[in-house]
Amino acid sequence: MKFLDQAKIFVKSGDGGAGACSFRREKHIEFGGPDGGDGGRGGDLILECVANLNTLIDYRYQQHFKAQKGHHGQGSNKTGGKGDDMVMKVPVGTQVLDEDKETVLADLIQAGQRVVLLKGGDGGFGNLHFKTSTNQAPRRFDEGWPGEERWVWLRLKLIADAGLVGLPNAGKSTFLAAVTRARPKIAAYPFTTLHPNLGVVTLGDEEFIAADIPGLIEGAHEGAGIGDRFLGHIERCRVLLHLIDGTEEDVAEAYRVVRHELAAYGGGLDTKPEVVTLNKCDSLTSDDIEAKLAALREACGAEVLPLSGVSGIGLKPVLSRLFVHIKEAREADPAVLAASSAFGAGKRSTPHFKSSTEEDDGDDGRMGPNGEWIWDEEEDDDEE
Ligand SMILES: Nc1nc2c(ncn2[C@@H]2O[C@H](COP(=O)(O)OP(=O)(O)OP(=O)(O)O)[C@@H](O)[C@H]2O)c(=O)[nH]1
Ligand SMILES: [Mg+2]
Repeated sequence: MKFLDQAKIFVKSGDGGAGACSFRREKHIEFGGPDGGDGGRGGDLILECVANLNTLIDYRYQQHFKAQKGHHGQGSNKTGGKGDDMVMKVPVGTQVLDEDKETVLADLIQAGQRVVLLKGGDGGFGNLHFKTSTNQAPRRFDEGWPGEERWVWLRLKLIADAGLVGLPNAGKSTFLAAVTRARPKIAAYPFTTLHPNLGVVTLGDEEFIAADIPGLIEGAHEGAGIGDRFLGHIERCRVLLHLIDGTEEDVAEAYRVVRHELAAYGGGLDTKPEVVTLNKCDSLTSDDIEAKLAALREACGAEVLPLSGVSGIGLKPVLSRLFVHIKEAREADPAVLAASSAFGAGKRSTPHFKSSTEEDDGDDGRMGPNGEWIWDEEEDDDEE
């Protein structure tokens, strides 16, 4: 499915139906009087949030959406039927913006949520309505009221709990593929990922959603690379996972570049809780790992976790760390949407932890490809 996160569309609710002008005519009944019914209401234009979509691509091919007109009134005092509503299905996280692209008209964040964007016009009165003691045979009838119409922007801001950030090639997509059933494209060149990918991480009984976005480079906020256009998709995340390619010469600089872009984007991204990891530890020697972890620790002022998306080292500690922040945020503000419930059951599945020769069995990783140290904690009693 192609990914599209914004679309400009024309929406219109249905016009009301016209009232009727009619007189009762029956054998032996003279002066039967007016009996024109009212027109029906036009259909509403409704947006409905559904769980199993994550793109606005449908709105690329069709851009005009109109609800049906109300039916006209008829003789014998028959009121016209209501026009059919137009129901537009949009993914969770869709915002409706005015033509200026700033005013938010509606924000759909929960599956099943429905918003009446435009109301249908009322039907006009039939001539029966205008009958009075002094005007027993009115010929007046009203046209229906017109529906509303406007151009609006639909903008999708995906809803995820954890957002993956890093330079291109840092291994973000590899990580997503390792901890979820998502299958993003992975390759050894920058900008492999051109649009965000979501996956559901299952951790015991709990689950959360992770979002992988295209890599950031220096100057992204000015449009360099793919730019910061996709950062909007992690605006609603509760925690960011910052992956740093351990094979880079200067890991601290890599960290700073991405932080700078997050700050330049704004939207509160630089104040979100962050988990910093040194990725690709499988291709580093233990001395390298030590040195680079230390350099990163100094740059970010917090603990840095070693990780390898390819061999599965350190996945669980990282996930647990992410989940601590997610849980905290959920508890601190229960009104904040639980993203996984918003996402629905669409992509729910069992997790899939890759591991290399030895099992990274839940506690803390231990080995490297050549048997060197990676991640050891107190209760390591059987190896080395
Ligand atoms: N050795 C090693 N290589 C890795 C690891 N994770 C990713 N790679 C490799 O790094 C390259 C880039 O990986 P991706 O997952 O596509 O990186 P990305 O961050 O998603 O890159 P963009 O989408 O371009 O921003 C691929 O060749 C991966 O095989 C790892 O843990 N260890
Ligand atoms: Mg990628």
